[in-house]
Amino acid sequence: MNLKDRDSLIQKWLVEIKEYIIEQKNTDLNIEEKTADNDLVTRMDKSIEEQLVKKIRETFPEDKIVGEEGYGDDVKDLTGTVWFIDPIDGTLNFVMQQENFAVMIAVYTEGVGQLGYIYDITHDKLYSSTKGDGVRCNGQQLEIPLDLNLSKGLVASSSALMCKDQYPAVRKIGAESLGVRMLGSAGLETIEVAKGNVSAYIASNLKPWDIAPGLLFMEELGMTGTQFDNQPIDLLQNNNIVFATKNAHKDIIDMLEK
Ligand code: 2AM
Ligand code: CA
Ligand code: CA
Ligand code: CA
Repeated sequence: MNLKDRDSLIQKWLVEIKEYIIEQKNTDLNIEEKTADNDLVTRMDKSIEEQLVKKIRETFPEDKIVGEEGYGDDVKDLTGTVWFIDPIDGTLNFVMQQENFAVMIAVYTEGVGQLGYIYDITHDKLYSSTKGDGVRCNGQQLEIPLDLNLSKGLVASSSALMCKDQYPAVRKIGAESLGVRMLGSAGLETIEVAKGNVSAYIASNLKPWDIAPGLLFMEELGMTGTQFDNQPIDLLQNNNIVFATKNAHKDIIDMLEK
């Protein structure tokens, strides 16, 4: 199946998932703690991943799947076609706010991003990218953001980085910017970078499914995504990441290296 047909099919699946989430809105979420009281999983995280994995296996039996909730495969390399699924990015927001979460999918072939999706469900905004075609919101092309320096823009980060002492340079970077913004969803924070609302997103310990669609978005918009040490992002492990305009990225890497 060519990329355009895959894109149409995935968009159709995502609309079905959105309708499922809306239909299930007032039902019991079966909230469980994973590793801590702010690391949750609900019946919906599991069910959405299970549904997507089933559709992918039926349609693309050769492909490999990396998913957060364990319905995918134990993927050891990025050869062939690999799907990344985060069924609900921002589960804590989903539970506490009933908004500000996203369903995320990415498709990579031989380690190269082909398709990426970040679906802000409650605001019905589907951000998508097909390699070479930029980034779209509900089909409408996003403009390439201005290439701002760190000091001329806002920065998004996570409460883990801003409230703990592990990377004190990140707080200095925040202080150097015009201001820090936090949403609690790696996907929606990446969208803020893609729209030019913030000029960087800095986060620690992100998993491949948190990063995969956004990394393609950065490439498509002429922006940069790397690890804190400026090494390429590794989609087989956890990464500390900087997604940013080219200029802000340079400023941030300099400060992280100090
Ligand atoms: P999740 O909701 O899919 O688990 C919250 O700041 C963001 O970080 C969300 O995108 C969340 O994804 C992700 N996240 C959850 N647990 C994390 C952890 N231990 N380290 C880093 N990011 C995490
Ligand atoms: Ca989670
Ligand atoms: Ca996530
Ligand atoms: Ca998740």
